[in-house]
Amino acid sequence: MDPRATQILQRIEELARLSETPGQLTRTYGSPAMGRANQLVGQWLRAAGLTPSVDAIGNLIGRAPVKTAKRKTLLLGSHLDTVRNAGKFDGPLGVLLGIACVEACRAEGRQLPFDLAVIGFADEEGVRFQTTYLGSRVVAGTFAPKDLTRRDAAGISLREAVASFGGNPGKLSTARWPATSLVGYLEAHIEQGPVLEQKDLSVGVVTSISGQSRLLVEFIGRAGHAGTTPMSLRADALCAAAEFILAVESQARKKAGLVATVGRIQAEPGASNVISGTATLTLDVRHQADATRESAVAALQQAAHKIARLRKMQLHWQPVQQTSSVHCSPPLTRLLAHAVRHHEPRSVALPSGAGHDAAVMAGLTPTAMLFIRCKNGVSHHPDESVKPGDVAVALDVMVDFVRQLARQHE
Ligand code: HGY
Ligand code: MN
Ligand code: MN
Repeated sequence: MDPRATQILQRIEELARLSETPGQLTRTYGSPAMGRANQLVGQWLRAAGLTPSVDAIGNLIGRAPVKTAKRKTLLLGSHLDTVRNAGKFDGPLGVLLGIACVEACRAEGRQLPFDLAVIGFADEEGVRFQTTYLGSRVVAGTFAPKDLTRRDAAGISLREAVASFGGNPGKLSTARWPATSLVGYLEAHIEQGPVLEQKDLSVGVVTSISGQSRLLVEFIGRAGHAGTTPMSLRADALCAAAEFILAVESQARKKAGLVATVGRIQAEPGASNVISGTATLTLDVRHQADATRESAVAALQQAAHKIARLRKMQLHWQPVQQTSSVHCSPPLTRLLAHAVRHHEPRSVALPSGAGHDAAVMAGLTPTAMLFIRCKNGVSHHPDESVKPGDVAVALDVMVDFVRQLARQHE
């Protein structure tokens, strides 16, 4: 087995032990586990000859030790945060492949016309504050300061969380990278889907990244005694939510490529002998075409209003975050496909249904994404896994990509 892939997989295991929840991998923004992950990966950045630092939002960055002002940087990386009860590879694999790519380029002794840097974004999943891409939006200069007022389930504001994570909520602009400082961004990531496995390929090139609508939907009924309230007199918020969730599923089934998910629901007061007075749920709607996604959200808003009206309830419909579909840089993507063809029988191009920091970075600098086959396409689940041979192919492709890009900049 390729020793470089072996080291990456050993590091994946070590990193996966840094969790805020015993017995599962959960590492959310600003948690002590994220702090320990930054420390551990910081050691690996240093071993690769990079100088680690943490920026004002908590992104971990490994830069070339000697920074000459005029040299631009090719940024490699992905995110270090995870979903709840996550797999080990979603995010960390891209950071570790970035580090291994820097080590491999250094070992070649080739003088590159640009610096290489590696970033581990602090929050791509948005689990704690329900807004995705906190880290990459600060880097790209698209962070919305109003998001600092968002509160987590414990009522802690993002502003407080940034400060207690050692960041500086008042100085997030200092973490912005000027577009002129970059030649591009390359993210390697597990596919989180079945295509590469079906085609029996180790890697594939990403063409576009699907847009997302994330919302909070609250049905406001009336709490009551489960034993004495006749069915005809109830305003059961949880029943309204249940009806809406099935409407979400049937709406998404109507359109090819449309996906809609209610991932979390909270019923209050949440006692077995009390009719739910309120039910709050998260809604995640995606499609490669923004217009299709937006009309699906509008149709679901109408459905929610109708359910609330017929059940004599109120509805609180709160958009949390909208991100448009994004195309990767065609020139960089062609270069990446060319590198893939040196290591694979053919290079396939595929869209990403999952969101990635690359979607944000594409607004700052030319961006390319490399997908790596993952077993049964499973992700956001402890069964997430990759083959060592595919990790080795991905690394070779990334090094090839750097070589080709260097030739273009010489
Ligand atoms: O939700 C997503 O698509 C990504 O995993 N954050
Ligand atoms: Mn990811
Ligand atoms: Mn993810």
